[in-house]
Amino acid sequence: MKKVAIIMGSDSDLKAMQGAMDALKALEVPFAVRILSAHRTPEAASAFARGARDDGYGVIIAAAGKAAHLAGAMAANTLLPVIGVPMKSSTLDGLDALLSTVQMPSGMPVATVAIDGATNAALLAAQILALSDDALYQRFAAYRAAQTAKVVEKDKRIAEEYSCL
Ligand code: RP5
Repeated sequence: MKKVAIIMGSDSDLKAMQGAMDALKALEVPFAVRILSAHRTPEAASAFARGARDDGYGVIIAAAGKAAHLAGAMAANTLLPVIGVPMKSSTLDGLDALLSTVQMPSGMPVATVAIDGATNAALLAAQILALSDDALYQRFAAYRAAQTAKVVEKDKRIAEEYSCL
């Protein structure tokens, strides 16, 4: 099956991206994790994006903070879908990274999730891959059903514990 690439601008992004790795593991989606920077290692970053499809990737998740150009730089060098994750790594609480990631020019899309939205990035990547993978679609459906069941259970417990009727 196609792999997901999780690219980060720095190892300081690793902790915030743990949720993406956890979600992909839960869904049994293979993934690689790399540190590549649009600014510090621009040639390696663009080479990765150019070769990603031939290397078996189906989606690229790109996480970066501050002047976050990584997702856009990936998108500029591949036809694969790119999901951007703005990192809350600066004194501006990630608003800088959010705007840098989401405000792509027309014709060059990056699907941007919330600041530090690593889990949703992984789920979106899985949904994209599930379009052509029925087994993954079924695993994703089970993941959603389990999530729903957890909320129903919490509702029951909280209603019992806190309601005063
Ligand atoms: C970005 O700058 C990285 O994605 C990271 O979020 C931020 C800070 O990087 P470090 O200075 O911690 O390496 O490029």
